[in-house]
Amino acid sequence: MSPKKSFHTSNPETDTAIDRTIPDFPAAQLSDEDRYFRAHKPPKYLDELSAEVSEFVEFHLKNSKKNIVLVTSGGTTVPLENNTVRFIDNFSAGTRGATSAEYFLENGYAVIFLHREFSLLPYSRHYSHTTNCFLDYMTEEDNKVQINRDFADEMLVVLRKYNAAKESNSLLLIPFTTVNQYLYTLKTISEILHRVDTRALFYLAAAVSDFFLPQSKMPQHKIQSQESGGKLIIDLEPVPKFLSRLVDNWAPAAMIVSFKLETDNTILIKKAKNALTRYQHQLVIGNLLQTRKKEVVFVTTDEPDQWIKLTDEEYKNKEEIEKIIIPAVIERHHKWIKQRNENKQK
Ligand code: 9Z3
Repeated sequence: MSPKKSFHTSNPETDTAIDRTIPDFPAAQLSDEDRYFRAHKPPKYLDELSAEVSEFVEFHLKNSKKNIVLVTSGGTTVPLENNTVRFIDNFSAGTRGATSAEYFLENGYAVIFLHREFSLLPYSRHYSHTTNCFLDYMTEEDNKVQINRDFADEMLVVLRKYNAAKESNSLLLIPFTTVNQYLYTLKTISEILHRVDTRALFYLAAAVSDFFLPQSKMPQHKIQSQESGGKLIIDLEPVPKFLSRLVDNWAPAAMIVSFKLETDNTILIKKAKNALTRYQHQLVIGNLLQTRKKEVVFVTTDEPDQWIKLTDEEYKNKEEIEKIIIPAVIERHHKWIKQRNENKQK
């Protein structure tokens, strides 16, 4: 038995119980992000989606021991009506995300690909959304459909990689369309990836809208032009800065990489640094709309800015800059895992 304690915790301290000089304790403030999730309904399919992601993550935790990356890709929409006829869209074909996902898979990662539905997908991107129709990749020989010889060799390479990803259950495709679906899905997946601890990596390449129309202000039906005197004035709210929640609460042990897109090269680095200071995450990859396929810049708090560039020759030969970006990100993720594990042991 332990010695009798000389203090009790169940009795209030009477000398301060009626002390009116103690300042008021401010009521807990809801952050913009919490307010957002309280005021907006989750998509109906979220539980189903969550079960699918959990199953994928458990599979890899048990069987493959692969690191898991969440790649976000494509643009979000902002619906203007509940029964949506009109919406505001965000630029992005999903090239960065889909191409990056392929290089992550090649480098041994399991990939959750959170993408704008019908934007580019890993592997199929080589044959969809091109100026060719998919039928152009085929020919007819002896009353049978065959792959056009001009494309067959390249297609075999892509097919093998695609099958390898499928057979090892390493690629999970999860769609979104609206910014609300994106935010709820990101939160749900992040909370599941919490289980993966430091081996989870976030690679946020989706072009997420900065402004949205709250559900409370959204008309149910198609906006009528006669009712507003022919003009349409839209009053949008800022999308909450969910990155801070991701870093602090949803998946605090994961490494987080975000992209910063600008069109004015004089502000790119400054804006990337602002994002790092604001969210305290690990890496911002800056890119300009005009040159995004040729050059990007890695911005961190502890190293000089590092430009990754394709030469004109490489660019002409259709080399993909993601082939250089992904190994450089992975190298940083490995360091992150090592450092965090060493810190845990201290
Ligand atoms: C990017 O910067 C991507 O690299 C691109 C890729 C969208 C330019 P594509 O799909 O284009 O290959 O055609 N993504 C992040 C864009 C974004 O919205 N970033 C936010 C910001 O800049 C932070 S989450 O404020």
